[in-house]
Formats: sequence, structure tokens, C-alpha cells
Amino acid sequence: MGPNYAGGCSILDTKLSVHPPPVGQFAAPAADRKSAAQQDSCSHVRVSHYSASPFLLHRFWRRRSPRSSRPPPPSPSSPADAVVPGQYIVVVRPDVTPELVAADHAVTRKFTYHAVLNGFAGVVPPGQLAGLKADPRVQQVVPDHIVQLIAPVASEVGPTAKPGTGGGGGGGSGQVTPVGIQRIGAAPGSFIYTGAGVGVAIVDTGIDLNHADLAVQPACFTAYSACQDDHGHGTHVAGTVAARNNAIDVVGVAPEAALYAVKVLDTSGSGSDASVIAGLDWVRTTVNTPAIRVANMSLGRPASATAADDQPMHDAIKALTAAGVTIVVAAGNDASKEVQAMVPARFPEVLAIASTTAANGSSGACGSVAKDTASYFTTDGAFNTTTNVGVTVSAPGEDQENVKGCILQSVGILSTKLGGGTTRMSGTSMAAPHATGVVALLQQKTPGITAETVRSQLRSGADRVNTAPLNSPTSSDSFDGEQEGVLWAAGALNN
Ligand SMILES: [Ca+2]
Ligand SMILES: [Ca+2]
Repeated sequence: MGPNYAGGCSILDTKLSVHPPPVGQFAAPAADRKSAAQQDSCSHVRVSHYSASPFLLHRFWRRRSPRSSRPPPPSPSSPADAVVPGQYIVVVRPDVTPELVAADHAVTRKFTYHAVLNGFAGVVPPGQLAGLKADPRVQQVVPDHIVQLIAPVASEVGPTAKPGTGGGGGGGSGQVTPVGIQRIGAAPGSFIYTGAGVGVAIVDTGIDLNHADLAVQPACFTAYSACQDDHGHGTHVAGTVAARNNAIDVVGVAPEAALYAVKVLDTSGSGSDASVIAGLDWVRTTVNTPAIRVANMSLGRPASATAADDQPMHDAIKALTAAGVTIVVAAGNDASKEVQAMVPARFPEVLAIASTTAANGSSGACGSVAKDTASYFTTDGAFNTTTNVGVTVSAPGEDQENVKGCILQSVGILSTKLGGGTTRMSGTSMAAPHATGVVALLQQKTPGITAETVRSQLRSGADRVNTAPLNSPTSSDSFDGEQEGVLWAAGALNN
């Protein structure tokens, strides 16, 4: 049998997480709580988001302190090495049929991999584990680690978020070009590229298939029962990449790119290595028109204490990259960490994107936060040209940070909302899709461009290299010794 692309409750136990945004946005965290409390019959796993409490504000420190003395980050990370109980990812030899191995050890497969890996995932009966590991056809057996969306940080609701579907909103003003799109120089008409003919996989909670400002391809993958977004995170990410250039809502970086929904996270924003690898396997296997050339992964988890446990995910990433798909990953929303501590952001094949502010924020008693400042929540990490690990470039993950008294409030990125209209979210989850959109433009200009060439062009074409990101004034500032600049679409395209 082929991979389980759309069958019912196939993924029961995996948790992936999306990188959440910072303080201020009320809708998303409320939805998170709702979904956590209403887990469907298919989801037996605990939910652990990176998101901050919606009403938790971030204190504003005047002095930067060394990373080692920083206070804990504003939002809790999922516990290290959280796994789906009893579930394993099994990699078998290339010449072996994974279905036969699973049957021989009484494993009910939740996913079967034929493209990015040869293997399967499922619950291994307790008495079978030793025999499975000893089977000469088996190369690797690892626990299935929980993955989550990089949860959005709560963000202040700005004046242009619109509750309805389409239409003018705010006095019939029509389509809004979000501040982040403007900041990277990708407003409509800035260049001849639109992403036309380029497929983009949104590896996330799904996409709202009925949103009037999103044109989603009919082909899709789900690890659950449907490709339709039931959380909101994936819909927001999709809009930043490719909301249509029309008279309603917002416009994305690459408004004519083809969006593919790859739903690997459940209604609570959680999945696991097994579900994520299944989504990547679908991207690699399925022949789509237009072909998928870039994948956005605004999700992750801490690197495992056992390095071998991260190998199947890494192998899947390597295989998909080698097949010509550039993979863009949110760095994470934990300023106490660097990307080398995160999976999949730590893998050298991916483009890890950190978050900056797109505009100047308002001033309070403790000062103000200028545009192009490292977001107070962003995970960072200087790019190491030897290991190829680190942040490729920063991009807007929030409109701005306002200071009220000595409290920071994040005003989120405006993008498409599950159910129609627009909403705001903040986080590296919102920064990554700005870069994904630019990759779609590059793929249109130079079909087949490799991930490493893309990385090189994003870095050399960035704006304010050696100046931005500016240091955050908070104690959790993310200065990592490299100011790699802010994503700049025209710079990347003109290299
Ligand atoms: Ca639009
Ligand atoms: Ca940096």
C-alpha cells in the first residue's frame, strides 16, 4: 500500500509544533486552548505549544545581558525528547518492502514511506521491539518525537484586521499590502515575477480551502481526516506567501504561486516526526502541476538528546532538498536558544529564518523599538559557513513592537484568517513565509535553482547587512554576533 495520504485517524501520536508569535494577539491563543480542550478522537497526544499566554506581556529591559544570564524565555518550549508513547519510526534497507517488515512484527502502520525514506511508522507492540531492532532488514528504529507549530506569539490587534470575508473592510479600502511585504520590497508591481508556475507546499495545520483570497491546489496531503485547516496557523502562513493580488484582504509575496496544503499538524498545532516525514514523502512522491519547488515549515521541536533520533527527519529533509525542493524553516520563538538546538532548523540543508520588526514601534516610558530590530522572541544563531548551520536571513515576523510604559507589545503580521478575512499573528512562523515567497519568485526566474544558490542569493541580496537585525532592548535580545540583514526581494532577484 502507498503512504496514507488521506485516511482517517492515521497519525494518532505524533506532535509537531508551530512556532508561535509573541504577545498581543488574542484570537490565536484562544483557538489553541479550544483545540487543546477539544481533541478529536484521532488525537491522543498531549499538546504543548510554544505560544505565550495571550495576556502575558513582555517586560522591557534597557540593558542587554549575556545569553547565559538571560531570564527564561516568554513562552515555554515543548519538553525535550517528548515522544508519542509506544510509537516508532522504522527505517528499513532500500531493497526491503516496509509493509512486510511491519507485518512480521505486528506493527499497524500509521504511515509508510517510500520516497524520502524507506520505512514506516506505527505503534510497536511491547513484546516486538527487541525483535524489530534485531531484524537484519531494519536499519534504524527511533522513538517518534512530538513536533509543534512554532506557535504564534500573541500580538496586538491592529486597525486593519478584518473579521469578514473579502471586501473592503475599514471603509471599503480594499486590498491591503501588509507592512512586512512592503518592508522586503515585494509590494505588487515591484518586479515582473509573481511566483506563477511555482508550487509551494505549506507544511503546517492545513490551509483554509475556501478562503476568498487564497487559491489552493486541489491536490493535498493530510495526516488526519482532511486537508482543510482546523487551527488557523497554516492559513495565515499561506497568505503571506501567496494571498492573491486582487481587491480584497491582503497580498502575498508571490501572489500567483500555487499553494499546496500539506497538513501534518492537528487542530491543536501538534504532530510528530512521523506525520511530518509523511508530508515530506508526499511532496517528494506526488507528481503535481505545477511542481512543488519550495516548502515552508513553520514548525519544529528541540533537538533530541539522542542524536540518532533526529536522523530519519534529517534524512527526509536531505532527500527532498536533493530532489530540488528548497525548504524554509522558522528559527523558533525562544530567544534563549539558537537554531542549532532546534529540529529541523538545525539541519544544514534548510534555510532557517529569524524574525525582525518591519516598522518603528510607538514609544513608552522605557523607550522604543525601531524597525529591523530582532524580535524579542526570536531564536537566532550566526550562520556557520563550515557547518552550514545557522540563520540564513531575518525577515519580518511582526509589524512592530510598541512600548507601553515598560511593556512590549507585538503588533502581528496581517494575513489571511481561517474562516475568511484577515488577522494578525507574530512569530518566526510569520517570518519564514516571507522568505518562502521570495524563493518562489527565484524559482520562477531561474527554474531548478538549488537551495544553496537560493541561500547565497538571499544572503548577498539582504538589506542592511552588518547593520540589522538591530539588537533588541530586552534582556532576551537575540544578538548572536552576526547581523545578517533583512530579506530583500529585489536584492535576491538581481544577484
Ligand atoms: Ca488579495
Ligand atoms: Ca544574527
